[in-house]
Amino acid sequence: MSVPCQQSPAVLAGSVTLTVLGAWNLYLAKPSSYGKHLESLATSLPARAAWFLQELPSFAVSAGILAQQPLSLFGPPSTVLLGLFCAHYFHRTFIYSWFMRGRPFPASALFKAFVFCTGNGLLQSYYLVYCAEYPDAWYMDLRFSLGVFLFFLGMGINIHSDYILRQLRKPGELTYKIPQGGLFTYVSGANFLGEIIEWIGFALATWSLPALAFAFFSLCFLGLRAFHHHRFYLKMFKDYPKSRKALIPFIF
Ligand code: NDX
Repeated sequence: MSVPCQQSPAVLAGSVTLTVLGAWNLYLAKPSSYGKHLESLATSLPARAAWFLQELPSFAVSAGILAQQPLSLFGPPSTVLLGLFCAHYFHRTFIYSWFMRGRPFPASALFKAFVFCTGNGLLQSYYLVYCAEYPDAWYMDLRFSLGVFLFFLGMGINIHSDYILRQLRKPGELTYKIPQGGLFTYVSGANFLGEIIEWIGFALATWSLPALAFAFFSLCFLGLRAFHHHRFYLKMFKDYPKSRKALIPFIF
């Protein structure tokens, strides 16, 4: 008897791995060592090159699988959903990386991030194209519409917030300043909040275990990072806005 693709060992193993990595990250309770929380500069690469290299596999894998699908603007839902994933990583790989003004990125974190992005890109793309089955009416389903809405809302918040961060520095500058405007008025991790909303939307629109696992990982990884960024700002800036929270406006 053949195992349905949705429950294939590879899909389950990938989803469980993402969930365990997210939980492990929370258990360690330490921010990953890059950017504000860099511990050592042993071997590092310029930030632009590092972000380009680490995010590229997620784009390359999803774009490669997408290119093998029949070409049509409104094809099956799985192709359209994979197109959203691919669009996110197109931006992160080619636009975000090109314009960013970050500190050098440690080679060891780059290697792990490269492996992570390859695995996650493969898992999401393989599942959507070879396993997911959507009814013809999926485009009319509330999960699809709400999920796609959240995906674009989150993406907008994420891109706008990363833009605000970038504008805090002149080219070549590496100092930290207090971000102002947009959702930074309410939270220290506005870019992370946007990204988390984006992947929750993606999980809803795809209604899939791998996307849910990635949303969970993003919530753990970026939520913890937002918490540590917030602590960093409170320590560094005596005039840091008192009403600003770490990740969720007015709450946390
Ligand atoms: N990349 C996701 N863990 C990560 C790379 C590192 O896309 O083994 C997760 C991703 C990976 C991580 C990835 C997965 C877990 C890894 C980790 C390395 C080790 C770790 C593999 C793949 C690991 C265990 C043990 C659990 C297995 O100088 P600078 O760099 O700080 O400058 C910053 C600047 N900036 C400011 N400038 C002036 N003044 C200020 N006050 C500033 N504050 C910040 O802005 C940067 O140039 C820029 C953004 O900085 P920051 O810190 O706000 O965001 P950052 O964390 O760099 O993320 C950048 C974007 C952001 O939009 C975020 O939402 C998205 O990428 N992202 C990031 C991480 C993961 C992820 C999305 C996701 O899970 N969806």
